[in-house]
Amino acid sequence: MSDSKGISRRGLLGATATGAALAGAFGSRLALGGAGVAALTASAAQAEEGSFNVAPGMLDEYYGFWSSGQSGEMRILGIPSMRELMRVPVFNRCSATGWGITNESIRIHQRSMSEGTKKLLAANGKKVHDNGDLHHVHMSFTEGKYDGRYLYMNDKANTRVARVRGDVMKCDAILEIPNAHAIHGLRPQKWPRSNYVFCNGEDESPLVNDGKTLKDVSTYVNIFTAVDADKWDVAWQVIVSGNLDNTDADYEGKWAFSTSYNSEMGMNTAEMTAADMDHVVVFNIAEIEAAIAAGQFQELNGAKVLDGRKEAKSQFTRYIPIANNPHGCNMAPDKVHLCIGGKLSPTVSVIDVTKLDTLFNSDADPRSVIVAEPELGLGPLHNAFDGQGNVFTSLFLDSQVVKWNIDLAKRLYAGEKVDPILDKVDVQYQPGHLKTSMGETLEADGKWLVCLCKFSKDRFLNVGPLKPENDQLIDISGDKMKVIHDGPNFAEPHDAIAVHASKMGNIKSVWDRKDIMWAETRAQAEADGVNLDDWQDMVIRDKADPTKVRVYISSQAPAFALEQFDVTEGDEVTVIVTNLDDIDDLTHGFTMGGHGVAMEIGPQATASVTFVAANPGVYWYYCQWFCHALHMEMRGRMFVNPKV
Ligand code: CUK
Ligand code: CUA
Ligand code: CA
Repeated sequence: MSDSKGISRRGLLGATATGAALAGAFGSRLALGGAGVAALTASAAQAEEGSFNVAPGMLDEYYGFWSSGQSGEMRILGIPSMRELMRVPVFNRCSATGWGITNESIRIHQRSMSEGTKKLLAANGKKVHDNGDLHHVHMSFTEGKYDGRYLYMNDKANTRVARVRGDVMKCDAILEIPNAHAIHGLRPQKWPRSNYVFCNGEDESPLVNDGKTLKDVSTYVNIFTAVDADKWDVAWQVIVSGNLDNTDADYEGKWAFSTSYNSEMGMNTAEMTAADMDHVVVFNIAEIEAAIAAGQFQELNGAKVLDGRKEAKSQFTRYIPIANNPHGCNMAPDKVHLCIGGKLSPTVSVIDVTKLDTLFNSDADPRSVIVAEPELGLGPLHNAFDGQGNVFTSLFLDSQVVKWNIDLAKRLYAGEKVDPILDKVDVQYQPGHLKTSMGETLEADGKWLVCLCKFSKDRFLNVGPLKPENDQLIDISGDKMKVIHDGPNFAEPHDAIAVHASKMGNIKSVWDRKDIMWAETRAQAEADGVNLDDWQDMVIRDKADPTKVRVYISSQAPAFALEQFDVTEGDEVTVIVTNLDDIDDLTHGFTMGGHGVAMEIGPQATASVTFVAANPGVYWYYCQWFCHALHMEMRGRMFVNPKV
């Protein structure tokens, strides 16, 4: 790549924080010749190069936000380079950042839990779970477009949902959802904004799961939950017939939809696949909100619950029969067509959401809203869109992606002799989700498709019996799809979204000293007479409980304000570190040797960690985040004096 192209790309992205940062690093080269080529965009440069290759120092055009399945974290990749940029711990523990170890993260877990959940957790004798199974990451919307505020995600393993702040890329709220079991599908409302995050309970369980009915399956239900996206608490829940798999919402704010593969309420594979037809549940948001406002709910574990089961004959839900065990649920950016992956059926069912009112206002056949059902190949799972009327569907069993056209599929369904399939391409191997650039928004741009394959088999060097997954990048800008990159990835990227970098202009590089993340630490510091914003080196013994010691330490490269402090054997020690460096990418760390604790302290951040100084002796603490030529010297001693 020539210098001039590179400079122009940086110029385009210069509006974003990362772009500005990079422009700074290459400032002298920019100054040498930036002006004349400013009109060439990153994507134009990309097309000229004809590849995914993003040269050293160049920035990607899209942020990819990835789930990580049983790893429990969110990941950020660049698209099209597929370079991994960051890992954001959410439901997992992180040795590097201290996530799950520091006071800040644990307080966040507790603060965001509903009352009912707190009691539930106390009853289990547990504060937080140590694992998570994060399948779906989605961004907050304003009027059908990404707004960069938040990312929302699920934990199937422990029935939780979490939120990551778009400005600092840290989790700020986790909610354990009561009554439901195994939150799987998750999607934010698209219109008028993401007031709700819709969450599917996948596992059938007794409505009140208190051990009174264990094997009486007739007491089992599944629950659909709307989480209030601002308060991060349950807004309402609806009991449904059958279980719930994937979900999506429309572009008018009227509906939410969920697939169900177990309408049979079976307890094993044979029973779950027994019926020819399962269904999609349609939730009528206005009817549900009206009933909640009118107080027509029962309260269970602190949540407002409505009955939307078939036999309740409510106006909350309708059930549209779909062939055997459907899976993916994807709303097209044309605002009209909802695409349902058939999984065991080789078809995708297309529902016209403008016809849904008739299902609530009349006795119309629920299947009358289906306007196409093309046969596409074996194992259709998920659908993605290019914004030009075409759909890309993953075929799990065929190990292919199929590109097809909605209009042609509708004409075929109406009896015309046309073939809706435009192209098929082999992927390696067994694709699950697939995502187009901006494809789940009104700004779908049809440039890139990322296909998240479940197996890589022989595509990479053998690393033992456990192999990476393979995320493949496909160029969809032309008529024919082109697989152009293999991206190995650790367990297990279920889902991803591709967000244009221009949507992420509010990502910070340095923390705000007043950030709410450490508001409680700040209040404690004030009570202790410590100014967290100043250079501080204070050791304070709690007046009420003298076995508690708080150690306030400022840090500025390459030194901690305190190079030593004394505690007594058995003390509960809380170390509060404030990073007073105000410089891009100048992160410090704090690791206390021999005590199992470490944490990240970003520029201008405060973080704290609590541990028991159980054994007398000298313990060195050190900065574990490389920060300076004298980073190794950034350390000090804790003296644990024997108890007398
Ligand atoms: S599910 Cu993973 S391939 Cu959890 Cu989104 Cu379909
Ligand atoms: Cu501070 Cu390394
Ligand atoms: Ca079934």
